[in-house]
Amino acid sequence: MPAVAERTAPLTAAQRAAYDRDGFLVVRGLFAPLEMAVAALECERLYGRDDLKHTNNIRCRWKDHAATGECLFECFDPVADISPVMGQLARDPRLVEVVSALYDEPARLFKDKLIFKPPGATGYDLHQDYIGWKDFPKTFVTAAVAIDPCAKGNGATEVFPGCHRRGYLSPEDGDYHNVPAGAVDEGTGVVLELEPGDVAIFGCFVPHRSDANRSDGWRRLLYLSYNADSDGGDRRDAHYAEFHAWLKLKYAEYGKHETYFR
Ligand SMILES: O=C(O)CCC(=O)C(=O)O
Repeated sequence: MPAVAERTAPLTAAQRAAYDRDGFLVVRGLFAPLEMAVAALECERLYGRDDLKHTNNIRCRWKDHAATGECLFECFDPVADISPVMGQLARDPRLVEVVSALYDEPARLFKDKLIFKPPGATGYDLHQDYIGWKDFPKTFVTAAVAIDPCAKGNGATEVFPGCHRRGYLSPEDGDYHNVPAGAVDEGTGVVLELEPGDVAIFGCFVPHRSDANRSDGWRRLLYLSYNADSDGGDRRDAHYAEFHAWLKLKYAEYGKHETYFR
């Protein structure tokens, strides 16, 4: 017996091969149930931040209720700066080592958002996370940490295996685009069914979407995104500066000029 336990690799060769082939990977039980119970309590605290929840605050995202059309608060983006609990999860060595193993080099936190997806909230159309901004990192990878169970009925994320190899499917014009109709065989989607503490990881060229939350409970996912160190180093602050400027412009185009970030 060795005197010192050997450190195990964060991923097996089979997991890495599956990620390269499919463009996504689910790591089961990366976080313990108790850690996710603490995260769930933190979500409740954050959901009560009525001082931040305002339609002019570009930290907040909103979705319609699928049946009534009511406007529902859906997401804080970013969240790590207002929540030490979420900030710690975003920089947790267990998670960062897994993403670094996929890169074969250190991963740097790029973006962090907490999607609450309350009961009734509509989902997301089919899209890729890559956006044609100058220098947007092609190594952008998202690790979605399940705080609640995620299944078809509550609007789990659905990914399309293998399509990442085709790169970006929309014009690289700096605008957000849904994946063009017919570009992906919509029968091949895999719904990411997750238990609290599971983490789904997928790259920015993976087409994905989600349905409405048709359950009576929240579907909370901490969406953490990283870039490889060699792809620009630590870019989180620069990303949010660029993202906020872009969001303000987009809102202004729709006649909304009173936006702020808080
Ligand atoms: O949480 C979801 O339902 C999907 C979120 C998503 O696709 C995204 O934020 O890019």
